Amino acid sequence: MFCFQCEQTAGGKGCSGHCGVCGKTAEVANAQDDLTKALIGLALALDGKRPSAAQRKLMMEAMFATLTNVSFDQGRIAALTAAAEAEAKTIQGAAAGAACAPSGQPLRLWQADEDIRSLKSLILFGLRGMAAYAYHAQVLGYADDLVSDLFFSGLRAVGDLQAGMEQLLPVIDRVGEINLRCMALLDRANTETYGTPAPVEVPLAVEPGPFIVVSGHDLHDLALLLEQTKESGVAVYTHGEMLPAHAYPLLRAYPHLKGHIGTAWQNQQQEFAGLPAPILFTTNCLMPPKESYADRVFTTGPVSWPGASHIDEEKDFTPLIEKARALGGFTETWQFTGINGGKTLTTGFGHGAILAQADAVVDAVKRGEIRHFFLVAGCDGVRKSRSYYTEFVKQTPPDSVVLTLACGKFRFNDLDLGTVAGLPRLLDMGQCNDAYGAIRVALALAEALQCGVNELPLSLVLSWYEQKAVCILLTLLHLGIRNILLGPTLPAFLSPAVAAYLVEKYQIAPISTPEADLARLLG
Ligand code: SF4
Ligand code: SF3
Repeated sequence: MFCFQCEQTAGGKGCSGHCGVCGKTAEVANAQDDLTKALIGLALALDGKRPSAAQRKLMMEAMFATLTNVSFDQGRIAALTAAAEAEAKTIQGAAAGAACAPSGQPLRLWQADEDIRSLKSLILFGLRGMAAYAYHAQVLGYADDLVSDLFFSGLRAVGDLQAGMEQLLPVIDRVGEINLRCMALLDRANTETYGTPAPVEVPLAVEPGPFIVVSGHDLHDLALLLEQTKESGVAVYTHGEMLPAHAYPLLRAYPHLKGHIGTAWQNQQQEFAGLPAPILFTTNCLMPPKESYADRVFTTGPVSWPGASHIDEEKDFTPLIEKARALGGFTETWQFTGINGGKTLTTGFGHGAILAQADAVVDAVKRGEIRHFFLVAGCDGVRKSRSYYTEFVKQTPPDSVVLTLACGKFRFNDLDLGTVAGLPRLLDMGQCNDAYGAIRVALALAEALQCGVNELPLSLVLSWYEQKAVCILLTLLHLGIRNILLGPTLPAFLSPAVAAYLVEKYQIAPISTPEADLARLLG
């Protein structure tokens, strides 16, 4: 196996041998490479022709299944590979797979020249991230052919053995451009289906009685579960990236959506160990379940773990509800606390809520009451140096606003930072896909203050872990946003030359220390 698609890759270089750091076995990693080869084969076989609706759906689900911490089930991955190969064969027997090594051999991409490999990795991993967002929009009935076309044209570029820097750089920019469109689509899907998010304080206390914990990003799964559990006596609590669900009026309307437990994904093995309730994983990030709770893990959609109960496309959650009843929940109220001891979390400051107060915010900036905005956003992970983000937020000056989104926020979202100009200083904008909302707020601020985005008193301090962060980063670069601070480490798949190119063109810099970075950003 060889895999270097996420931030925790072994030795900062690549996972190889029997197992990746995430728990993905060599068999699963190789099956994912075979799936990627089959998808490239399908894209090449289509040769620019329009894919069918079924081929678009297959492409999106299969790409999603190769994301970090989504599918650990070799059988499910092999079934997707067989489906992609069958599609390719029906289109054009011989050409399918011509540019890819046969099954069982390493993906040729990993053996290419290191700069080409780096550029193609940016395309491939960016597309994998975008597939997750496209999937969440699609289950709500929102699709965009320009988004799904890019999976095919992008994979054709990855499979093109002749492609050089001149061919690949525009594709990378295109992934950023189309991912913006994809995040906008998902934003529309979420808000038109469940209403515009509004600020809400979410309790971290679990009431007595049976309950279910829902993790991941898929609001549609949560809504279906809420519908199936209403008046059942089984309560529902969110976990991880599902926290922002509480801000959507039509989801909040369910009184048995009670609260939230847990922090970011990497703490799940401790957080789930003693929980008297089943857990539903709707997307990443799933870690190998510990024995202490393995029989309580349920997966759905592209997420899978061998042996865990999988809820199929019919979305009949009966087994999960029965499990919750059998476990019975806590007998007394159980108080979960955030990393800094907080007992509630506030979320729901999406672009709708923030832009509703745009005039007041712009006035406060003009009066000098708000000096600076920081977007401290992105994924969490196990690396110790990620404590940088907590320290950074703690040290931001009292006349600044901290916008946040995605799961990295659990390191500081229970801190009370007080208010500035009548606004809370810490504004949780939502899930990682709500990076789209942050972009909208930045563009609106720039317009109101009659300057470019790069001239705004705004700094982006980002953390990455998996491939959704890659597609968001490509979107920010496509928009010409400069001076992004990225941590905790730069991606292993950036070759020195490609990293130097990004630094020179966009002034991306690795995080250093909160003190030094703050001094520089405010200076
Ligand atoms: Fe390693 Fe990350 Fe790949 Fe898992 S997803 S095998 S941890 S690089
Ligand atoms: Fe987190 Fe996986 Fe990336 Fe959606 S849940 S931000 S890491």
